[in-house]
Amino acid sequence: MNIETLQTALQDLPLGGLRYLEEVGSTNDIALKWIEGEGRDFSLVIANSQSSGRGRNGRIWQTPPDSALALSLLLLPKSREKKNISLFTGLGALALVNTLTEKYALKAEIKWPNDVLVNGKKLAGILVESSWLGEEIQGIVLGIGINICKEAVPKNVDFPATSLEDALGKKVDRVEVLHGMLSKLIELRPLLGSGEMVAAWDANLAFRGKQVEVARGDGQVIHGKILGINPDGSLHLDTLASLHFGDVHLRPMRVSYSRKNE
Ligand code: BT5
Repeated sequence: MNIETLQTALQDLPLGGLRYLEEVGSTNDIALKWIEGEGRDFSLVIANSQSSGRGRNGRIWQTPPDSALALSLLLLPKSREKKNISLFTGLGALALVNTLTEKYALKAEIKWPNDVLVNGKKLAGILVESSWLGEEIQGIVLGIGINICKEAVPKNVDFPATSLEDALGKKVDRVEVLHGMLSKLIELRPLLGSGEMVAAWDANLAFRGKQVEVARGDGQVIHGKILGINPDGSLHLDTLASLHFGDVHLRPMRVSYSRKNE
């Protein structure tokens, strides 16, 4: 992957701009700075490797060289999108799930709120961050990490991980996956916040009907059965609470995972 390959492969897509980095701390940082520097809507930052890729709540996202997709899309929300910012995570996950089904006949599921699972293992993670000027949102960064080759799969993680190569039993071209995913995002973006989008997210939800343990950021643990996704993108459990983005992890009960990064 290099800037020329990317420019050629993505030339049919309406990108606002394109930056490729051989190695970077985090592509989300570059995209957040780009918002301040007046980056245009649907600009893409992509790196061959990240030295300090991040997940939610200070967790680490590993992106070794030559084996994964690490990208951040800069989105300048239109006024109707501003009230649905929290749904961009689901939109990103859905775009990947649809790409995997349509291009690779691969069934994937969304582990609420931000993971894409294949065969019950984590293939990809999404991190949405935003830049504010006072009360006004300036822009959103949709960060997506996808394990393409088996070398991308980390060993010491708190949830089983996989790659597209592992799932398909053959090598896959990173740029082809990228193109599919960006095209899907363009197609799905007008549906942000619609009943159609939430229904599609809901239809691909992992652990539906299962008893789960949700650990909130404040340390409180909630148990409940997953009923689905609410219209605002929060998780509908058969408890009194609905859980909103940002502060929870979700684990099926009666399965123990080590929690190294928590
Ligand atoms: C996420 O966080 O899954 C969001 C990951 C977002 C990564 C993208 S890459 C491009 C952009 N730039 C960035 O700096 N970030 C975004 P979370 O749900 O908190 O999951 C993090 C956990 O996933 C870690 O604690 C590990 O256990 C596990 N993990 C780390 N790297 C992984 C990998 N490559 N594959 C599978 N699991 C991984």
